[in-house]
Amino acid sequence: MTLDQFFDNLWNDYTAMTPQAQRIHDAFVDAGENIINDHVAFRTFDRGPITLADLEPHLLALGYTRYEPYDFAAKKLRAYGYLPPSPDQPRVFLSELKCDELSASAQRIIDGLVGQIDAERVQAPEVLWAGRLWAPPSFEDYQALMEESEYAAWLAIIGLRANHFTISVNHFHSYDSVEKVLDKIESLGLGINASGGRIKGSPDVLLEQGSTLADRAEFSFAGGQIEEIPTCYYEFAKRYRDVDGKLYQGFVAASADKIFESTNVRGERHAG
Ligand code: OOG
Ligand code: NI
Repeated sequence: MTLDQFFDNLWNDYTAMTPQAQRIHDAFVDAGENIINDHVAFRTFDRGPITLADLEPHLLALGYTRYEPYDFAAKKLRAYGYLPPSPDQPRVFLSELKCDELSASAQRIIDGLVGQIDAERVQAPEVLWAGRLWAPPSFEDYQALMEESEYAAWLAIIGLRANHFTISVNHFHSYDSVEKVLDKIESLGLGINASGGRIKGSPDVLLEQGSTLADRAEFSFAGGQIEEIPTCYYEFAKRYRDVDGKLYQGFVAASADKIFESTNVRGERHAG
């Protein structure tokens, strides 16, 4: 599979689940901008056949290289950033939930999900947009996971796919700041993730980021209960050059910590 095919597949899956993404994309194209992706991100459990170490070989086979590790102690997550084979291609952010740090009952729920995965499917790169690889959980199990981890609850429903694409603001001409981009997003009637402030990071840390609040969709839980849940979101990033003139390639843990909350059901995503 070529990198272009990989991203076409990811994009098609992502926009099917995230109507706001196509709208935002088209709005900037209509405004004369050229859309280049800064990065995409995936989430997984560090359990069963889909741990970060199980999924990483697909990225390496596409020519990606490991860059930097990140740790999110409070959210019980660890992650890696990956660099693309050539500079104008998207970076990748891959995180996993440290399941050992959840309660025994939450771990049992997660083991019940990942225990259903056909390990064969994880061998193909298509697993990265396969979505949920297990039967829908009950709403009670979803809520029990939610008590301990928004990420766990989201992943139990949405599964493996790009949870966001990120537009490179560096490649924009008129909308050349994250603030201008976010104003445009609001003019489309879409919400911004304000956790930690509308703009995360600064030129000092060589990366500024902002994101939408995830779209919402109805989902059928086990037993037929239908509830609205957050799906996926869109991000906007502007990178700066360091003192040696080299464009920053990493992520910023303090900012990423807040970007994760773009898919939150609860409170903090509305806080300032
Ligand atoms: C990833 C959040 C972190 C970034 O650019 O810092 C991130 C996620 O929501 O899974 O994408
Ligand atoms: Ni991101």
